[in-house]
Amino acid sequence: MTAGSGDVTMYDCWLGYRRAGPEAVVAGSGDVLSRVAVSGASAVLRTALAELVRGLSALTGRVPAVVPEQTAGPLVLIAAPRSAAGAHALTTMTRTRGPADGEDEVIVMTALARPGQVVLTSNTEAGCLHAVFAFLRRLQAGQAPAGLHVADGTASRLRMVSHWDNLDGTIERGYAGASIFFKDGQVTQDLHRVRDYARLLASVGVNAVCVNNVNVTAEAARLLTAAHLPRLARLAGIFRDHGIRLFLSVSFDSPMILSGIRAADPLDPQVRDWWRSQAGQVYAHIPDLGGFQVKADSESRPGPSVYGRSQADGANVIADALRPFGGVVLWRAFVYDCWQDWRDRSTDRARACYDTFMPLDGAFGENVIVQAKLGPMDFQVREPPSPLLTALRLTSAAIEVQITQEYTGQQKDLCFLHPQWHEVMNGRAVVDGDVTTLAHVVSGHKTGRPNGGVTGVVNVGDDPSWTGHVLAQANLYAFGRLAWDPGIDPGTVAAEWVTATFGAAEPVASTVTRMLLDSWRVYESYTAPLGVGWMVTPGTHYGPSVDGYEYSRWGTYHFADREGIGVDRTAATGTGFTAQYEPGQARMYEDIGSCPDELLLFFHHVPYRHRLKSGKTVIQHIYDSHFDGAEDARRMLRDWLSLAGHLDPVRFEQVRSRLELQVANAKEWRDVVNSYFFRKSGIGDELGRKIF
Ligand code: GCW
Repeated sequence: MTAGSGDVTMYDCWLGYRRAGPEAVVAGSGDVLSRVAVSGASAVLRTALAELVRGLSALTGRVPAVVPEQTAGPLVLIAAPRSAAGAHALTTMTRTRGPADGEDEVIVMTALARPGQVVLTSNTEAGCLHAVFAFLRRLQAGQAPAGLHVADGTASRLRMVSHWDNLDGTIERGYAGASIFFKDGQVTQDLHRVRDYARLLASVGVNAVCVNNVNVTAEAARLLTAAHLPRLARLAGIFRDHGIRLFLSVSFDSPMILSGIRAADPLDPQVRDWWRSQAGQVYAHIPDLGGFQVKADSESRPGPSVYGRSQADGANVIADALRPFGGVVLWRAFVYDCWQDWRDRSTDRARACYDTFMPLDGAFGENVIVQAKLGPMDFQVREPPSPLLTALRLTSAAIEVQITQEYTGQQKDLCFLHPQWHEVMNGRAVVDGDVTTLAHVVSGHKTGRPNGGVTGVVNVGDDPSWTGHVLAQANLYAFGRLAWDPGIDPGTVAAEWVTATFGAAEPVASTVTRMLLDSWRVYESYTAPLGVGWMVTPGTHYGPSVDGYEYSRWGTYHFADREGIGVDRTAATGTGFTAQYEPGQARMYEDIGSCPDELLLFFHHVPYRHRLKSGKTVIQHIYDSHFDGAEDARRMLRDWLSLAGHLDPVRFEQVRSRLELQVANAKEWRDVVNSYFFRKSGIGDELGRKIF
């Protein structure tokens, strides 16, 4: 990168390989880190070897020698999946830890299979690269290579980041500069940056990337044609070298946009033939394309409903075209009426996804993955889990999270999202009477449809720090770690990221880790209260506007009046949304006594004096959380300022200026929300603080 060492530091993210662990570990590791070898010759293995050399050189201060794989004596060996050493290490590992249940990729790091040597291997080639990154991560955290004996598997077959990048270089809901893929209507030629990005993604196990916006313009529909395919193929090649498959977003109207066909009816043979032949052209350029992502019948995008066809009809015509090439269709379940009349209290946007898709369970082709957002509404700071994700049995599913902080502070405010994702993914699900987690159901291994996984709308642009806010890099890191292992603890991940990014030295390590782990709760506390969501400025979605969406067509209401606030989604008296959950969860949300405080206003309309489980009234909670949140934002800024002199100036300054924006934003939210509810309810603050 350009201009000064600070920019390099921002640009490197968590892969700067600054020495962090006790030097003694690396120094005491004998010669094992001074020689490396690889068995196997593919491009991904070459990437793995290059990374190993790069990482060891930086961490030990010595460039390791690359030696032939049969060399006796200490060395680190990357062993291809079917090589003798790889197979031996995998079997040894399976013997000690037992057969892995429902794992798609297993990485193995062991010093036991070949005494004196470390073997890094996997059941897949990409896994060998992932094993190298995992090994370097452990070294950096201070773990000694001798005695290393780790097998780590993932059940998520798909671990994808999605870009909402447009061909003109803008990014929908992007807060970190322009697209790294597109400029002036063309696919970029700056492959250097793409290569560095592929490396970042591979380092956390991401294995798929969709490069263009799901809102596909007529211009972007042309990505499927020879006008763009040769350049897209070059991007695909770079990602391929890093074990990552390229995906494209396509318009449901593509047959109309790109040919003379007058309608895109999925049951029309002409349309079916068009998709087949177009898929053939695409795969001629990119033989391992992952497939297509489709946003149809959603927010005015074209879709099968225009022709009276179902979502399954729409998905299947495209899936059929991709099947011969091994491609999949990611069919987004974000289908709802965005032209609602706010006067209509009977329609509930939260119901739409389940109501549309659940009756079609079993109707989707094998290579369709129904992709539903984490919550039933739209990436709010707090939502209950999407009931569709735990209910589908005969359909592969993916859970979609938003890494880009559209509703969570737009990379101006700090909001580390892993705790939110973790909570939802580890939420309760029941399959055939067995209690399990949402993540396990989504992986499909419980239901025999193991095509699914985790996708995230990514937060990256061409900003020198990639994410606009250095600490927002942690969200990209955490996304990869969580997609690999939905159970991994956010505290572990935050500490890993901080160590890799800033080093393990105090006071930086514990201060930054704490800031990350507090930040979601803090952001929630000064924005919309108790799960009600949405009180954001219309359009931009940054900053407060309590009634901004209240009298609009988007189905996003809080129903505050002088008596109370919240949306009655109960089966007894409300919209019936609670009944979409399995009985245990349905009862919990339905009963005001057991509904968790933080989701109370999502499920219930209550008087302002309703007492929460915390003992506070709703109105007092609103006041307290907003005063506390604004104060917590100031405290985070003070904590950061206390690190002056312990950090490089470029990163220090960038985060400082962002935290100052956050302090101002939190204050604005506090005063707007508190004043609104004071004026609505006429109830004063018990502590008599200043409300306007
Ligand atoms: O939250 C909304 C965003 C839109 C986005 C949409 C979606 C790509 O405001 O910008 O469109 O979600 O997920 O399709």
